[in-house]
Amino acid sequence: MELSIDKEIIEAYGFTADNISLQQIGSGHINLTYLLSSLKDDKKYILQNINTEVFKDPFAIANNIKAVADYLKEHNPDYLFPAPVTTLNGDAMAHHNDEYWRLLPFVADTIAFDTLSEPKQAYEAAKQFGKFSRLLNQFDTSVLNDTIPGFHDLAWRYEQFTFALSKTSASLKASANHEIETALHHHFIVDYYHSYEHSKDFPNRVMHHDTKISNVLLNATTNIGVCVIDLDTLMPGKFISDLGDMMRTYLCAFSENETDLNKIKIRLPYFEATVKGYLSEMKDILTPTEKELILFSGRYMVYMQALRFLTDYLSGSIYYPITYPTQNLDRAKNQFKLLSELSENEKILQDIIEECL
Ligand code: GN1
Ligand code: MG
Repeated sequence: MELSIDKEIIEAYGFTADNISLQQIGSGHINLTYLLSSLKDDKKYILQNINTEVFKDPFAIANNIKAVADYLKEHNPDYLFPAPVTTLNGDAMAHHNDEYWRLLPFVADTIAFDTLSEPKQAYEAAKQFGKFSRLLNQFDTSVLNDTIPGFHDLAWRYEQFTFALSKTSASLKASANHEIETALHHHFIVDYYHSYEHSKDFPNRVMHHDTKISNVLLNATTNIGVCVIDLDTLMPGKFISDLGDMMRTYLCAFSENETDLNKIKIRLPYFEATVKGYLSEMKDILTPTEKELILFSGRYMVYMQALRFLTDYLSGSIYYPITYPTQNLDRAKNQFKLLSELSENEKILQDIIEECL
């Protein structure tokens, strides 16, 4: 077979070009992912290239995953945590020509969806991310590295936005005028977060930080949750990161790439399923302050993603890959529409939360 991967990488894991087949899979923006089928032992694996433009320190990721894997093995040996397979030398990654690759176990009889087609999937996914947080409730987060410094720091994202705004071209600025105004207008979300940030009962937890539906495996037949995957952004954070990103990505039937804003609506049954699934694991663990911030988590994450897309647009689309020039602006518009949907439905959403608590 033709290999687009250096042979040193696959050899590090004891394979050769003749005894494997590779198929590109996955829909993420950041890493390159292959399904590796080994003809040698008839097993399947996931082979993934770490994007070192985004993750400047791949060892930070590997160390975090190892610390969490060791803890889970000790405290919850039956929990399925798909940690990377080590190389023949016992390394967490294969390294060659400035590239870092890792090999992960393929979890049989599971499926990862790119979109949700029933509330049960939201429930099961939210339950899995909630379970992950629950099992790591006592884990000492200070041993973990920030794999991307400031990743979900909204104040920093806002600063990045104002910086991009001050440097951008007049034409990009003019084309995004309305979204820039909307972004500035919502600065109160940053202030609101600040007013809670240092509360004693708003702890740092081990957060997954990328809880979209394609990052959880469900049983292929029953759609019952099996485990969470994609652990690059495993690092300390606030619970709003995980729950908020689920709201951002599960509630609307259309993704952040949808350009028809009339389609950007919140599906109440999916909201209820997400909150119920998450709380089925986290209800007794969340503090009173965290419980107050359940709905805010959605606002926080949707606003942050809108800022990130807008910042990237103003910076010349250097981070999020695009298929047409204004795509990141369209993505920002999409996220601002979702943010306004969250506000418009605030009362009914909060009532649903109260019922679930
Ligand atoms: C990126 O690569 P992917 O799709 O898993 C991004 C997330 C964003 C998401 C938006 C490391 O995730 O934070 O929410 O795009 N990951 C990184 O689609 O920046
Ligand atoms: Mg990811």
